[in-house]
Parts: sequence; C-alpha cells; structure tokens
Amino acid sequence: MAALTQNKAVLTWLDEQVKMLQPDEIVWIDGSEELYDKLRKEALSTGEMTLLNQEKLPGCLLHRTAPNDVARVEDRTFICAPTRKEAGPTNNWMDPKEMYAKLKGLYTGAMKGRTMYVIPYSMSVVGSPFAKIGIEITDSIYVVLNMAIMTRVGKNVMDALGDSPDFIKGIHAKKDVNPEDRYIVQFPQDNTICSVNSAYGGNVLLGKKCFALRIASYLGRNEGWMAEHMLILGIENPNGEIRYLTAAFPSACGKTNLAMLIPPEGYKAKGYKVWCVGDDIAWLRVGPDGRLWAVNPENGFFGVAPGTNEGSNPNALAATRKGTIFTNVALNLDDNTVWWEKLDKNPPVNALEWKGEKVNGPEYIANGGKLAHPNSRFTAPAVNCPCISSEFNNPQGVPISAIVFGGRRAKTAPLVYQSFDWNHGVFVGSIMASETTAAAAGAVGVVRRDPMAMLPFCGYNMGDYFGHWIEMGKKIPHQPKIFNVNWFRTDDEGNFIWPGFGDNLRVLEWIMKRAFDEIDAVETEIGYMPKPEDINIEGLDGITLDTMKGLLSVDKELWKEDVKSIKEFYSKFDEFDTLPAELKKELADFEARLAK
Ligand code: OXD
Ligand code: MN
Repeated sequence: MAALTQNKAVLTWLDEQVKMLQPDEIVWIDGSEELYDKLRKEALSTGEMTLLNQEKLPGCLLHRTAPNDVARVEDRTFICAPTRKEAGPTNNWMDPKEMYAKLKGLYTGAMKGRTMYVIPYSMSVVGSPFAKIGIEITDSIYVVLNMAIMTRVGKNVMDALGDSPDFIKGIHAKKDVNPEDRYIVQFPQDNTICSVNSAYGGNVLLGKKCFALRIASYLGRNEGWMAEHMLILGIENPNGEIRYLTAAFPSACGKTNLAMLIPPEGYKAKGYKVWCVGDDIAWLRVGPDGRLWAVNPENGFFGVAPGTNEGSNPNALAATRKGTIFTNVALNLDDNTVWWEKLDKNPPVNALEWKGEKVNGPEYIANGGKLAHPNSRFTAPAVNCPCISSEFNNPQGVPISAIVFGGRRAKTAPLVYQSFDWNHGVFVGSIMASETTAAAAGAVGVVRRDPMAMLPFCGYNMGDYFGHWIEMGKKIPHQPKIFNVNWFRTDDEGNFIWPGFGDNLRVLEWIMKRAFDEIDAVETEIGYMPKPEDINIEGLDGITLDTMKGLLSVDKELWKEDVKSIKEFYSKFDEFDTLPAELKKELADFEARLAK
C-alpha cells in the first residue's frame, strides 16, 4: 500500500522498523470508514472481536484480552532517560542502550506472518496550537480501532505534519502477550515509545498515558506548557456564563463521574448545567490573554465499565450506546448485549463471563465470581456524550479559572479548602494522597502519595516536575486558583458523610465563587475554607449545618501526623536533591502554622 506521506524522517524511521519487525504486509490507516469497516470484518472473522446487538448497540464490538493482560503494568513501565537522575526516584529506569538492545531482541521478526498497521494520529484537534502528532505502528486491529476512537487519525494528520521530523514514534508488537517479557517504555529524549507483549488499552493505545502524559509532560517542561492527569469541565450558571476548571484525582476517586456530573434537582431548576471537555488528560498553555487555557488531547473516553450505571453516570452510559468497543465485560447471550457489575440488578442468566466461559450470571456472582473484569473498559467516542462541551473541538481550548486536587481521605482532609497562593497550591498538589480502603487487599488506611495524580505518568524526575509547576506559576499572569477536595470523609461507623456524585456541584459552586472573588473565606492552618453556611445544602437529605461544620473541620493533630508522612515521601527526592526549595519552605511554613 502506498505510504500516506513523502516525509523523509517518517519513511526512514518506518524502513528501519520494517527491517526489524519483518511484517508480511503494511497498511496505512487513512481514517476512511471503508478501511475501518474492512478491519472490523477481519477482526470479526478471526474472533478477535464479537459483533454486539446492532439494534441496541449499533457499531459496538466486544473484545477479550488474555487473562494475564488486563491492566497497566507499572512495574514493567520504564522511563529510559539518559541517566537515572533524569527519570527520578519514582520511575523505573534502565540505561537506554541496554533497553533498546533488549527491545530489539523482542521486536526482531515479531511481525512475521502478520500485518503492520501504520496509524498517523493527532493528540488534540489537527491544526490546534496545542496539537502534537504521533505515528503508532502496531500488529493489532484492536489497537487500530481503539486509536480511531481515542485520537484523531488519518491522512490529514500526515498532511499537517508535512515534511517536519517532529512526531512521536510509537511501536507496538503484541507478540504472545508474555507477561515476563512485557515492556512499556518511554524514551523522552528520543520522542519514542515502545510497547511489547501486551494488548491491554493502557499499555498499547500509545497516544494516551505513554504520549499524552509521560512524553508530553517532558515536552511540556522543555517547551513551557503542562500535560496533566486532569479532567476538564465547564459549569454554566443560570446567566449562561460558563466557567471552567480542571481536576486531578488518583484512580478510583470518580474522575469520569465528576467530569460528566448531573446537577442536583434544585440547580437544574435554576438553569445550571455541567459540560464535559475531558475526563482524563489536560494539556495546558498560557494564552495571549495571560490566562491558562486547556484542551483535552483525546477524542474519546477509555472508561472503567463496572460501577457505571443510570444513577452514577448516565452520561457515560449514554456515550457507550453506539460506536463503542467494550473490553473484558460480560456478554449476555440472550440478546447479545453487554453487562458489568452494578450496571443494573439483573445479571444475565445466560452469560459469557469476561474470559469467555459460559456461566449462569446470578449463580456465578453468588459464588463470588465477577462477570466483568473489575478493570473492564469501554472505548467510547467523546461526541456520543450528551454533556460534551461545545468547546470540545475548539483548537484554542477553554480558559481555566480553578485547578482542583483531590484524594480519598477518611479523616484528615476536609471537604474543600483553597490554597493561599500558587506555590502553596503546588504544595497541596504534591502531597495528594489516598488511603487504601477495605475493598482492596492489604492494610486499611495506608496513605499512598500520588502527587497531582501523576505518580505513574510523569515522564521525568518528579522533583523537577514540581519545579516546573513552580516555574509555570511565574509565567501565568492570571493564575487559576488552586483547591483541594475530599468527597470521602467518613463518620465513626466508616460511612461516607458527603453524598458525592451530582451534589459535588455544591462544592464546585463555592470553588468558582472563590476563583472569581465573589465570596469570603475563613483562613485556617491548611488554607482558606468555606464558612459552613456558604456551601448550599438546600434539598440535601440528612445534611445539616452541623454536618457541614464536621466536614469542614481541621484536626491539627491529624495534620501533624500527616506532616511526618509528607516528610517521608519528600525524602525520596533527597537522592538527587530535586525537591524545589519553594516546596521545602511550604512544608516548613505549614509545620509552623500547625505548631502555633
Ligand atoms: C486510566 C488510569 O486508565 O488512570 O485512566 O489508569
Ligand atoms: Mn487516568
């Protein structure tokens, strides 16, 4: 097949890969429906994909990965910068030469007897000042069809690249999905990503975590912008004015749910609306007006299926009703539709569980089985989402007024607080943490630090990443205000106090009022906090002013304990001495405030 470009850098790179991978055939993905159709048919004929009920789920397909290949593999993910210091204390590192040699061994002849697909894709709208181009080569139709949903793919991307050598190189070979030889490797200095022996989304859709976070965070540092693990949403008030925020949460804190929030009844009646710009990744740049502007570089949602339902996230559910690829969910054999835990109360009796074994759903669940894998996913086009923002495809992005960090803390963190200023906000982001819950194996209440939710996704030394945040603050004349939220405070019986979900808008409303200097706050040791009566609790069952006082209380003794754990976490950065002086000062100041 003719190449879609004459670009010398692209063709030379491809030639080298073809020599190494030795595919039987090469297919360029031009973005045409004809080609996708042909590939879908091929995947259906080989059993790689299953066609779902085309009346109920038009254009939807099901795929099962190997049971040993169902999630991102952080222990096999490497940042191969020239030195260990550049990768930093929180990333796995190997000498690039050694890693390239290892990968060459794994890749040589890996596509013999197979077809190599060449996918030109753009992260962000083609032609946007934010956009970056990647080329992923892969031997998996599943990857091609997922990339077609998650990114902007096609010939126009190569046309936009022209003869520039400025593209991110991605190589994926499925091989035999051997977990012992599975590697997800970023070479930030070479704009190169290598993935081998996996076929699970997070490891093989190279535009997402590998490029849009790991490589992009490194590029952002060099080029003066930011790549963050953040949702982006807009809140429309009754006057029709829309204010935007970004928010970073560790996994299992409801990021996709918050991004697609449905306002509580009272707010809906007044005319409030929430618009989703993105659910996972934000690229942020200083605009000509001195504000921080954000785009979602992706074009779809790669969301966790279990737990998604009409109550928790009707917008996400609606997004999955057409043109979606499901991975590792259960199949209802009676009507050829999909099912996952908590979708509804009717697990299919006549089912294939996620590995493809025929089971009686209710019995299987009663015996402790899971019909869908807990990390089963939907890959859904963003345009399907009923609350997708009208600015989703705006090449300039949206102006950001607030940055929200959050974690899952049973006692320490209050419902919401605001940082005193930018540097204090960076400190607040750097100490982000979640406590393990009883749902996960291991000890309950163990604090895991996940700064800015970027621990697995920072493409360079995380101490330098904190430094970049500090530097960015100096470059943004009109900085967004920085906040922290915690939806997960519990009472003495361990029950969540705050209702969460749509009611989180009540907290976001306060955040936006603060961001626009429309409301006073109380100064505390940890930051500015709402007066308990300033969070609107109208129409909330069982939440009183006293409840709000509890949710907004600051227990200095707990924070003193937390300071010990922050120090322990910060000491990781002693090895290369990369923790910015500004954060050391923030910690010292915080300790002094607590000691008063
Ligand atoms: C994701 C993740 O899949 O953060 O988005 O793991
Ligand atoms: Mn994520």
